[in-house]
Order: sequence, then structure tokens, then C-alpha cells
Amino acid sequence: MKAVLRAPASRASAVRPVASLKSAVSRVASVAGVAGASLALTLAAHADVTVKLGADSGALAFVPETVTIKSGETVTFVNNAGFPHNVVFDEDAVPAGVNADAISRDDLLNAPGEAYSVKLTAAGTYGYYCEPHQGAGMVGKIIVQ
Ligand SMILES: [Cu+2]
Repeated sequence: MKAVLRAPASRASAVRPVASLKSAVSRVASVAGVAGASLALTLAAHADVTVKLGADSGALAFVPETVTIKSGETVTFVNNAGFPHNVVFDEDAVPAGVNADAISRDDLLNAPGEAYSVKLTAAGTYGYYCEPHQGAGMVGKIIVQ
């Protein structure tokens, strides 16, 4: 009686890891699919314009250096190369009434692909720079129409 019971039990436990491995793999695949889809949605929702932090060549620059958006659109800065970077709006180079500190991202972006989004509404020209690389010419401009 004991032997009869033991045999099916050990067969079952031998099969179970394979089954759970398969379901784990399909779980990972579906989670990755969901994550990819929601990432795409996030980018679509928040990036009217995207500015790379660091050129593909590795140059310390915002790419493109000047972008033009409509009032209420969002600019998303994405870490690309040569980080850490940050995005500091110059208080002397933003439209009157705009709080440069409130739209700046002082904390350094350290990780690959790390992003900072800012929505701008007041029309005019916004000058900004990267604090660590300002001396190397890492400056940019946003024109809000
Ligand atoms: Cu920088």
C-alpha cells in the first residue's frame, strides 16, 4: 500500500518542476510584454518632444539643442550618454513669471534611460543647461509657441 502511494507521488513531483518552469517562462514573457506595452504608452503620453541627454557619439550635449513646442506640450529628457546629467533652467532665460526652479531637475539623472519630463505653458524662450557639463557647452533651448 505504501509503495503504491509513493510511486505516483514521486512521479508527480518529478513532473511538477517542468510544468512550473514552463508556466514561469510564460509568466515572464507576458509580464515583459505588458511592461513593454505600458512603457510605450508612457512615452507616448509624456513625450511630445524628446531631448537626448548626451549625443549618440558620446558628446556632452542636448540633442537636439533647440526644440520648439506648443504651449501645454511636454518635453522629455532621456539619459543617453555621458551621464550623469541634469536639467537646470536659467532664471534669467525663462519667460517672465516662470519659476525656473520649479521646472528644473536639479537631481542628477544617473541611470541609462532615466528620464525627466516637464510641461511648459508660458510662451517664450527657455534657456537651460546641464550643471556638470555647462562648462563643456551642454546647454539647450526650448521655444514654446
Ligand atoms: Cu551633462
